[in-house]
Amino acid sequence: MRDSTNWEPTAYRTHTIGQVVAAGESLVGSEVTIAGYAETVRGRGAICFLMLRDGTGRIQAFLKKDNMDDDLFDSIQSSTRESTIQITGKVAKKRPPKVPEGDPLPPPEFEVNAEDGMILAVSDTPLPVGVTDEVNVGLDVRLDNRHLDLRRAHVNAMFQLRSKVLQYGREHLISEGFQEINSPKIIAAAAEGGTNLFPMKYFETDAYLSQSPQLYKQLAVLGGLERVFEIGAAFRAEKHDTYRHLNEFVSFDIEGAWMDDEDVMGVQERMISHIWCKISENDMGLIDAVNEYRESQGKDPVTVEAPALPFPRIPYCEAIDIVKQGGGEISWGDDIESHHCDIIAEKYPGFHFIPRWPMSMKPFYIHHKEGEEGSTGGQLSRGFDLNYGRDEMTSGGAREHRVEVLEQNLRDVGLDPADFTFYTDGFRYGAPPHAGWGLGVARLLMVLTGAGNVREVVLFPRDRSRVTP
Ligand code: AMO
Repeated sequence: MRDSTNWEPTAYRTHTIGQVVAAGESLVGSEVTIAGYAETVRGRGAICFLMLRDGTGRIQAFLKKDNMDDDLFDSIQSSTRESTIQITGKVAKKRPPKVPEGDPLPPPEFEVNAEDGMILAVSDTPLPVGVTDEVNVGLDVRLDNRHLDLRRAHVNAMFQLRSKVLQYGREHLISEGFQEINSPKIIAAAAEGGTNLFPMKYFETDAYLSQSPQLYKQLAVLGGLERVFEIGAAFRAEKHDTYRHLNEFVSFDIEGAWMDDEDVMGVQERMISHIWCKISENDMGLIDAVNEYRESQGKDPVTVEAPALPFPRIPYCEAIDIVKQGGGEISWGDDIESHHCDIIAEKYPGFHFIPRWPMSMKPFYIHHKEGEEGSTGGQLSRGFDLNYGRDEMTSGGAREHRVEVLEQNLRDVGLDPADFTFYTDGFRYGAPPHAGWGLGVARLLMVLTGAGNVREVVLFPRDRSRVTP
């Protein structure tokens, strides 16, 4: 439930339910107007107990037929669950429950003695997804009915946590001097290689949806903005159908001038540590809501402890050795896939960086790692990943800032520098060395909330088979 201490009254309510509950004794006898979803409606004859819930709390409204208009009483008494109802009445202290002699009295509870009200919208029955009671439906049914799924306490808590992750992440980057930018999402050339772009018609010309803010965040830094970040949508026309890939995802990106790969790994680990510290200081109620549900499903609770800094660094070559020693089949130059990551995670279960990937496996904008070679003589790069367990959270690296090398890198991956002049021109007038990363927000949320699928922590996911709701 959200903290609504500072919320102002609105056209529909004088108080949030959370405010009434928190005010306790001090509002007893005062008239309030509240509004919410009808969680349960009980009682027959001339009395009715209506449990109302809004996004900030729940409270019982007590309705007596002789206290209010007959028709209104009847309509509320026969209203369906999840209908929205407004109630006006005086706050009262509930009669304390009978407790065995010698036991401490529980804290007092409050209710609203209704005098007036209104049904704002009637809910259909039956509900396709249980809100307060657990109905076993699959993820697809839940996503088809996300508007209702979101009313479930633990789902609601996950999205509040998502908002907190973005808030604390922003807050940390701003404290390190990064400023927020917004790059275009309609673009003319691929940032991450040409194969997985969604084409679109842009008036008379062809265009694409942006895969990443990569080239634009670099141009912003080359232009003198020094340290930038962006939280925005990225689109990838990948045919993956996995628990961690979507075709639209939110990428949390930074780029900083006069920085290298090690510098931006530092920014990343400090930001994640800040997020984890803040959540454990302020938001454990949300984690409790998630854990209550996990417990009901027989799953281990999630814990939130600020990870120790620095995160371990396991250079690519060492990671390959760990996988081989652990019995995995892999050779230098191969991608490190999830089943390989499982082996590495046995030794490094938390967040860990994998720096110095082979240059051949990293995009054209990544800087070579001079003076170092892989075991088979292959060029290494200043590109890195951040992993947690079997999942990649982030990729990043130091960028190539010398325009001739950048153009050669483009040619090396079969791209034509002539298609990238909007980007390479940015390097022709003095370019600061720079570095950055892109973090998949939903992947980080999976770690924080224990969700087994990114779709759990994305409001309206877009995957191969889903473009609605
Ligand atoms: P990359 O392509 O590795 O790097 O993406 C960065 C991070 O974004 C997340 N991610 C995804 N999440 C869900 N569904 C997808 N299909 C998906 N693809 C990627 C991952 C990944 O680690 N420009 C670089 C970043 C940089 O160097 O600054 C880039 O986009 O968590």
